[in-house]
Amino acid sequence: MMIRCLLLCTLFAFVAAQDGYASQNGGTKGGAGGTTTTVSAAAAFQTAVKSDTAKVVYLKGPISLSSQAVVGNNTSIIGVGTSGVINGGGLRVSSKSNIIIRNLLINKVVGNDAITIQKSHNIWVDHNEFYSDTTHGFDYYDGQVDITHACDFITVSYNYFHDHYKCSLIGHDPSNAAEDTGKFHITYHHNRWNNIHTRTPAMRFAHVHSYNNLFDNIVSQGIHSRSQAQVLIEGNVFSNTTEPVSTYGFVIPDDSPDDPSGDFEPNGFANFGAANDFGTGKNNITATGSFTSVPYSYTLTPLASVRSTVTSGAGIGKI
Ligand SMILES: *[C@@H]1O[C@H](CO)[C@@H](O)[C@H](O)[C@H]1NC(C)=O
Ligand SMILES: *[C@@H]1O[C@H](CO)[C@@H](O)[C@H](O)[C@H]1NC(C)=O
Ligand SMILES: *[C@@H]1O[C@H](CO)[C@@H](O)[C@H](O)[C@H]1NC(C)=O
Ligand SMILES: CC(=O)N[C@H]1CO[C@H](CO)[C@@H](O)[C@@H]1O
Repeated sequence: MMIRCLLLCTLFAFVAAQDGYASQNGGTKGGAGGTTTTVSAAAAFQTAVKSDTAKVVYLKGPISLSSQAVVGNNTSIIGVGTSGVINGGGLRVSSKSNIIIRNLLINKVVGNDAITIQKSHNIWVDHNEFYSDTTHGFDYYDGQVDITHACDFITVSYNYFHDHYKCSLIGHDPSNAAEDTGKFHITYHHNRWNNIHTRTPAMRFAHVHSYNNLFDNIVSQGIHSRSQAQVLIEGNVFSNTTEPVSTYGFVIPDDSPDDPSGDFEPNGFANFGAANDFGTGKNNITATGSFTSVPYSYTLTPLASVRSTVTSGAGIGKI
């Protein structure tokens, strides 16, 4: 029985990758077909995830890291049950491809992102939990999943992001158009956000498809499309969220601008597909864009079921 479940679950872990933008450009198989190891200690984890050869690394933690673990190509990192806990440190994916990160809980990464992804493509970040706290101000921790420098073909699904200031940034700088224009095709679906101040996500130059996500208590600003980014927003539920969507380029003082009173950068664009529930929030849409469809198929959860589906399905210990 155990062995059978293990086989089926392992199979599922590989097969289930094929949705959203991570399913494009050849797909995202992670370490499928490579070696399999289970690690329980920090040093062993850092060594196990590093090489570029195909591998599945199961984390039976908790572990504590003092710096980001560097992840190689063709890698699946999968937490075992609810034990895939990484305290501090986080993960770094730089100039890599074909990576799956599932069922981990990464918390309180001081001075860095929980996951940094740059110059990389075909990445699937699924069923993880991220939290820190909002008692240290907005630059004590950095982002939860930050995606910069011309990344592409990424899906962020069924994650639970909570208790954090600046959740996720796509595109590090408005002056980086030469590298980033036409990149950052990213899908966010069935993620849960709660008690976040900004950036769910904030994006520059991107094409982001955000569907069936649940946003509770987003204090200052939720989805922020700036520097010509395009976002397609559909079937999402927001509650107690001040500004669910903005395309106005102004970087608010609560979002770590260079100037403490805020920075101006070019506006972004937004399109609304299937109906969203914005609750009492007020959007600030300055321009409708041209991003109205995606190249993959997907099934929308009915709006009335989004809260229950996401609450029960997102986060660690659910796969
Ligand atoms: C790892 O993947 C990156 C991005 O696809 C590629 O540029 C690099 O050559 C790969 N490295 C190896 C050793 O295969
Ligand atoms: C709504 O969000 C604010 C923070 O913006 C929080 O202080 C308040 O408790 C929330 N209200 C409810 C009903 O959750
Ligand atoms: C919304 O965007 C406009 C620019 O079109 C700006 O003048 C205004 O201050 C914005 N409102 C808020 C509440 O940020
Ligand atoms: C060593 C190895 O397994 N490399 C593979 C990594 O994944 C890419 C894309 O799927 C393959 O082309 C490589 O052969």
